[in-house]
Amino acid sequence: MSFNVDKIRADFPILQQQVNGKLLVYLDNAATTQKPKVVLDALINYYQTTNSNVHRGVHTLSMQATDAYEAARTTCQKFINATEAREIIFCRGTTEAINLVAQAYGRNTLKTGDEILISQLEHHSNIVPWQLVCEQTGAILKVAPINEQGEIMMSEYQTLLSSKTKIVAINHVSNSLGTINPVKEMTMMAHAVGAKVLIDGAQALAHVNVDVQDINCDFYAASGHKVYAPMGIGFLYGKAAILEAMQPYQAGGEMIQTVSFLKSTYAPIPQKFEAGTPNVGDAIALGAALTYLTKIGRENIHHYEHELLDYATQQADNFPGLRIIGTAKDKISILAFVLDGIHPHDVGTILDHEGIAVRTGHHCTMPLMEFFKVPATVRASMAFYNTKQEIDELFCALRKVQEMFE
Ligand code: C6P
Repeated sequence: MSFNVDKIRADFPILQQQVNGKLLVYLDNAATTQKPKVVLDALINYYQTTNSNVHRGVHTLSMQATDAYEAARTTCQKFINATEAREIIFCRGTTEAINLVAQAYGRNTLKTGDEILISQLEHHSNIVPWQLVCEQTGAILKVAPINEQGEIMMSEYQTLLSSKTKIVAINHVSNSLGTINPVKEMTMMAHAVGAKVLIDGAQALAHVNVDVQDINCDFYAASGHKVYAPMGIGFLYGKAAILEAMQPYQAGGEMIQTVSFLKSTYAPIPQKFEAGTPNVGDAIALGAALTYLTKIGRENIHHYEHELLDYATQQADNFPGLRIIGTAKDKISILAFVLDGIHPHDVGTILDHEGIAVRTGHHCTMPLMEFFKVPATVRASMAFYNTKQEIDELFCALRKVQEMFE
């Protein structure tokens, strides 16, 4: 299928609206993506025709809801090429998925002096859960450094790996810079010292091909709202044997096999990790979003987004007073930058008056901002519904910002 951006834009009702009197230019896709009509329809259709609790009733709606929920799990499995659907645990998103692994795996296996290795690129969601588990177990947090381009220094990473390293937790793609990390190679290196590997895939799933069997990671965390699905749904992938050996994360209904006051036993995976009534409607909508992406063609999306990134980077390179933050060789369509003498929040506010939505701030990566010695950046994060014309509008508005501060 050839790529027709006008046709794609028509799938996203929110993009047709004006903001501050201008047609919306939405360049905050790393924070959350907009939702195509097929996803909104899947959600409405679920609540209009199927809504019911799952895995419980023998009545028709309950069985239909269960089938649709489990079909969504299979769609997620196929999208990341997991071996089995039971390796997909539905949860609220990346943050919850990482906390699940930190507590249900880390807390139960780590001992004093064991090491957890992360990188300087990590989002707070892939830092703080590990700090918490270090406090609980006496494990030590180590951090792999990055270079000025915003790439993990592989020789330093190798040096930090040792028999003490029990968990490596790295993002697939940096949310603040767009850097794509060599997660397959990093996983192989971590496995060579016997560590388990968690990949934070929050920013990757929408932009790069994810094949968990090829990466060979032990866990992979993702958020639905970053792949054109609703907020409040995401998943943790885990290798079946590891998930089976893990203690539950939360306890309650759905995750048990038998309950008595003396002792309860747990359901098999994935239910063991899905205590309580799950977010059925949003899981089904996530399935619809991934099916939509597959139909458009992930290669088409990647190719087009790369064109947008190259186009934006070229303009940024020629823009006086602009410094790009994050110039890795391998990047997704994120352009983060600072303008000389103008605070990113002022830039963001003025862009908003022009109908342009970008994110400004530390992007939940304070240690990374410290590395680049900036308090904040402006981040334009592009999706496959953005256009070169919108990028022109961004740079035109940035010129206006500079004029206002002259
Ligand atoms: N980053 C951003 O604007 P949740 O909030 O659970 O869906 O995802 C957390 C998360 C974890 N890892 C990475 C690499 C992320 O980018 C995010 C979310 C958003 O960059 C909101 S801070």
